[in-house]
Parts: sequence; C-alpha cells; structure tokens
Amino acid sequence: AQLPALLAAMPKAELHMHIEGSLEPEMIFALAQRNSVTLPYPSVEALRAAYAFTDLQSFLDIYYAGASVLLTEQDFYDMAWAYLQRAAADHVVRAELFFDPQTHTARGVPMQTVILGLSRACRDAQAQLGVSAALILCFLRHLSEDEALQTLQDALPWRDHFIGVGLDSSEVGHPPEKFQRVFARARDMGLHVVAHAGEEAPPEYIRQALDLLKVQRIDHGVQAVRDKGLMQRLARERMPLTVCPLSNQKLQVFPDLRDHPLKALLDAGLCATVNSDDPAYFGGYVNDNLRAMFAASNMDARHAWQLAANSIDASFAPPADKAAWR
Ligand code: ES4
Ligand code: ZN
Repeated sequence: AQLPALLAAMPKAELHMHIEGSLEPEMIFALAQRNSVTLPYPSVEALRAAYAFTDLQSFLDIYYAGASVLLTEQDFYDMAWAYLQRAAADHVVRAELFFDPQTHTARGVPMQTVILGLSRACRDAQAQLGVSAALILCFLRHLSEDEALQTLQDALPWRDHFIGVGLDSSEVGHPPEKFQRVFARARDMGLHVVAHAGEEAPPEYIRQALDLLKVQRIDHGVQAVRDKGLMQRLARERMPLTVCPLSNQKLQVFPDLRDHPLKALLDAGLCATVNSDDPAYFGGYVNDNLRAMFAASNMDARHAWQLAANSIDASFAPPADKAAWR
C-alpha cells in the first residue's frame, strides 16, 4: 500500500531518456508557432492521436517529425529545462540526457546551438533544482559510421559539455559492429560509452556492444532474457541495463507489462534500472514507469530499493555524489 509513495519519493537517477522525446505535443505546437514551422498535423489532439505505435520504426518516424520544430538555442534550453523540472518532481537527483545532434545538424541547426542550449539547462538544474544533469551524445545507427565520426569531430569544440556517447535509432540491421571505430575514438577521448542493444534485436547485439564497443551500460537489453549464458555474464559483470517499461509496452516489445521481464532480471542478480526513454511519447515519466511496472508485477519494496540503488550505482556521477545519494 505504501509502495507507490516509496517509488515516488526514493532518490533515483534517470539514465535512459532522449531529451527530444520529452517534447510534449503542446510544446511541439508552441515551438512550431514560435519558429513558423508547419507541422503535418492540424492540432495537438491530432498529433497525440498519431501516437499509436506498432514497433520502434513507427515511433521514430513521428519522433523525428516532432524534433523538427527545434531551431534556436532557447528552444533546446526550454525543452531540457521543462524535462529537468519534471524530473526534480519525481525525486530524480541525477539525470543523464541523450541527445541526437544529427537530427538537428541535418536540418542546418549548428552543433553549437544544440549543445549550448542543452548544457545551459543542465547547469541551471544543478543551481536551481539541485538536480545533477549531464549530456550523452548519441549517434544515429541508421546513418553511416563515417557520419558518426564526423559528428564526434564536429562536437569536439564542446567536449567538456558532454560526458559520453551512445548509439540509438533503428536497431535491426544496424548492429554495434558497424560503429567500432567511432566508439574506440570516443573511449580514447575519455568519454563514457553506452549503446542501445537488445531492444528489438537479438541477444547477439548485446554481446557485440559489450565485446566490440566495450560499453559501460546496455540501454534496454531486455532481449537478454532469451539467452541464459548472456544473462549469467551480465549478472557476473554487474553490467547495468537501462530498462524502459512503458517504452517496451508502447512499441509492442512486451505489449502486456505483466509479461515484462524486469523482476526476472533483478531476481537473476542483474543491475537493472527503470527509465522513461521518451516520456512525452510513451505515456509517462520515470515515476509513471515505476508505478506501472509495480502495479503489473509482484515486486516488493526490496525491488524498489534495489532499482534506486542500481540507478545511482550505474550513473556516471562523481563517486562523492553517489555516496551521498546512497
Ligand atoms: C529511441 Cl525507444 C528508442 N529506441 C532507439 N532509439 C531511440 N531514439 C529515441 N527513442
Ligand atoms: Zn532509448
């Protein structure tokens, strides 16, 4: 009975959210108006009605359309600031935000505009909300490795404004092995490295992310439940999985949360965490994900505390901060 209150109040880190996926339909329309961008939807209601996804690609098509309203540094600031205020209300003490620069530079928005807008919101979050926030630059895996290398190069003048790199977008057909060189370069630069793997694609993608990209966390990773040997390895290595239950439900990976493997992952000793992925599109922020997942399973307060502890442990925050939050 007190479980929902515990889930809401416990200090937590959010490690898997795409900041462009925090754009609520109302903000998409407000920014479209501010920037004189024409949307292929007549109203907020019509846009929201299009949020009926059958798989990852059907979502990505709408997600990239929504991001087309972002043009100025203030747009990026406003988007991230809105999310960080929402995260603070969920007792998020640490947020690591993914962003997709290629989605914006391809439209002529300068890298500097994207990074400085997001970075200023992260700085203000620490000062005004007490939320520690940092950025992770993601490469779009449906594009080439050369384009990823160019993107990393273009971001170098703002190297101190992000803490790591990730890999997102259309998974099947774009395995981690395609990005070995750019991840090696990022590691050489001292950046943290993560990758989406095993969201829709088979466990082999998770093995590649570990062995070829040498990632420090797996984003999603839920397909690991299909590979017993991999499960044992992930548990032994305490490799964090940033799991996103409402995303998995909305993209039909686990259409019924009662079939979601989160409890199985925790009970097998894996370092699983709960995150919102694209909260404006999938029906909720991190506490909504926790509430839905606990309502659909027989997890208890021990699982709740484990998830919170895992999220802090798996974060890239300074060790002194982690010790204080735990
Ligand atoms: C994403 Cl749910 C998901 N998967 C892969 N890439 C993404 N980018 C934004 N949301
Ligand atoms: Zn994601």
